[in-house]
Amino acid sequence: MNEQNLLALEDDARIVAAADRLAMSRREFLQFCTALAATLGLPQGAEAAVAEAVAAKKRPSVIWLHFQECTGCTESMLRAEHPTLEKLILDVISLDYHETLFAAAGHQVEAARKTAMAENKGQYILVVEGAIPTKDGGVYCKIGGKTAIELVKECAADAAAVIAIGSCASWGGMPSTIPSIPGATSSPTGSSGVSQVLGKPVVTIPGCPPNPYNFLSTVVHFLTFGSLPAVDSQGRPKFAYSRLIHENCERRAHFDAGRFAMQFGDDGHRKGYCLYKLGCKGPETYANCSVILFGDAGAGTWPVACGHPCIGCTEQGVGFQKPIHSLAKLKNIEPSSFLPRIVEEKGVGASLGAAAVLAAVAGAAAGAGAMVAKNLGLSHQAEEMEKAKRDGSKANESAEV
Ligand code: FSX
Ligand code: SF4
Ligand code: F3S
Repeated sequence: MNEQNLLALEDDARIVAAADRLAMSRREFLQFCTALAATLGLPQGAEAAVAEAVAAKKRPSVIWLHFQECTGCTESMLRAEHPTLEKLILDVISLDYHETLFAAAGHQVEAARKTAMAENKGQYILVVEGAIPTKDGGVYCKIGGKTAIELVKECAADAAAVIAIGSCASWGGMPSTIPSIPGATSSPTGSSGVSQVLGKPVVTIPGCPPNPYNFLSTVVHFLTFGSLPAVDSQGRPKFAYSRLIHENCERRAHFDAGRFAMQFGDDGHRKGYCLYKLGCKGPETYANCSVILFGDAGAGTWPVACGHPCIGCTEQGVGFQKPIHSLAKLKNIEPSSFLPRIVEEKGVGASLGAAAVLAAVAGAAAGAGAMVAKNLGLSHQAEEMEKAKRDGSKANESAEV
């Protein structure tokens, strides 16, 4: 936003009222809207429309259902550390039904849901948190005498938009994992995602828990343009889920230089090396955690920055499915152009990551990339075997002594 537009907007009565409401300065409010517009990937100038939409206080009615989950989605939304994020969320939506946050219970809340649905017919946003059990007629989750299947169908019928928040609602998430007991082929309760149950695509904001900023940006898009943002084939907003974590990871330069933590607490781990060999699923997980960070509490606040490999919680088929320590599939080996390079140490030899980069630089296309990915896996196995051999011969040596 240029300075002149900014000054004009700062004097707009609606902006003044919104900033006061949120206990922000007018400049802070506009900066926040500019950041939202940038997150949404909107062209320059769109921040004014975003600011006006947020300030207009249209407040769409939101019916928020809870099924099989841990309530982490709601918790992460309310525990946002940015001084205003949770206030903004609650300011831009009118949360008319939310079991966890309602002080009332029983028939009173059921009545509140029905009233909100009737008064906002065709205009409310339905947010679903948690997976939906589908086995045995859905008897494993009932609220007010209705199964989750009945409730979600009833509430979706007159909704203007349906948002599945969290991985559970997106595709089944954690409750959909298959227990490691002999003969088990599905989750005990048949946990499914919202779109599976409704039989139509819905917007999904996966993550366990998801980033509240992605939810807010999605709602703000709806407020600004009257439509939900563009989504990928799994219903995930493209503004948040079109890049692999690995593409923008702060440890990426270590991957490219072949520097890996091999064990939790080892020298490489303490030095902040890449967590690929500890099972980091960043190379096959699409999400913006590494860019907007997590918990909105400043630097170092997302799993990889904290020293734990990404488990791929936003990615169906990866999070809660693949073993945490198994190696990730490398989908894109192009090095990030945003992050500084780490100068490889001389004499360390051709590292696995460096080999991948060399292949990429040499013009390796998708097919070759897959080969490199395969080779990386093989190299990893070879390295492990070598290590085992070394350890074995050391053990023999000490046995001989
Ligand atoms: Fe929990 Fe939400 Fe995970 Fe699921 O987030 S944080 S189990 S995605 O539905 O409450
Ligand atoms: Fe970051 Fe994980 Fe990729 Fe390493 S493998 S660069 S830790 S995302
Ligand atoms: Fe989940 Fe990985 Fe982000 S575990 S929170 S997708 S870093």
